[in-house]
Amino acid sequence: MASDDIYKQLYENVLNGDFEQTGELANKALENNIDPMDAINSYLVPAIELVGERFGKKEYFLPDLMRSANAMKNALEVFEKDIREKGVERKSSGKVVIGTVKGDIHEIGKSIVASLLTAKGFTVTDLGVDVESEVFINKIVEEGAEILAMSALLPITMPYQGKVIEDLKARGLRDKIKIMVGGSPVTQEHAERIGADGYADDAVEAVKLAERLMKS
Ligand code: B12
Repeated sequence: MASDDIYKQLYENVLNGDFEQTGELANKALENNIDPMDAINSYLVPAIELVGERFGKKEYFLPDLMRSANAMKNALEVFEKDIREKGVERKSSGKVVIGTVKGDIHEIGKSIVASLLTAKGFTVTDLGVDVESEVFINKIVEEGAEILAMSALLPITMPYQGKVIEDLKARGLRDKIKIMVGGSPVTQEHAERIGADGYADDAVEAVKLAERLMKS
């Protein structure tokens, strides 16, 4: 299969929620020397965003959303493994604890950020989704983490990022860690309002931000 056909098929599988073949297709893409970051950013992400739009317009329903998310995840698992392996490196660029906040189970964007940070040499502990403040804080202490990265995809879960920061303050730990926040509804203003150290719009920018935060 030619590279263009693979790209097209990946896009359509995510859009149509055909999740059975996407892992295999992602492996084919790698065999064809397709750049996994390009496949993610130029095909998988636009497809899942269109799915979100259709869901917003009630053209798609929750089962469609779930099938598409699974299609995306199956391809991502293959690509992310490749990204992490190629990034196997040198000494750690810094220790990061990452997770999606309590009440929120969106994991795709958070996982892309985690993989790219790993590929760029950060040591990343990914706590997954629906993460309680106490779990973030205990892990930060246990790992001696330098950066906390919190994702939120829902306007109703965004304030929880602020709660974690308040809890860190209450434990006297706020000054010991840099905090970055993200997720599609998150903005620079929100980051400032809750007292985070930075916000980034996508995974590539998130890595640049983490590098800046390590220097500051
Ligand atoms: C896939 C999806 C799901 C899947 C998630 C599966 C999974 N395993 O992750 C499922 C089906 C479970 C789901 C459930 C729900 N969803 Co949903 N979902 C989406 C969808 C279509 C895509 C999200 C996604 O993965 N995007 C692709 C990734 C790559 O983008 P991203 O997450 O934004 O991440 C990038 C950046 O934001 C950034 N980033 C992300 N995290 C971080 C962290 C840091 C620190 C930094 C620096 C950067 C960063 O980098 C990432 C990579 O570039 C969005 C639509 C959308 N456009 O966002 C709706 C959407 C977010 N969902 C929505 C809704 C309503 C729901 C539900 C409430 C539906 C329901 N009725 O049950 C539930 C909520 C469940 C819960 N409690 O969390 C709404 C939210 C709207 C709102 N105002 O509340 C959206 C916007 C759809 C819509 N148009 O209505 N969903």
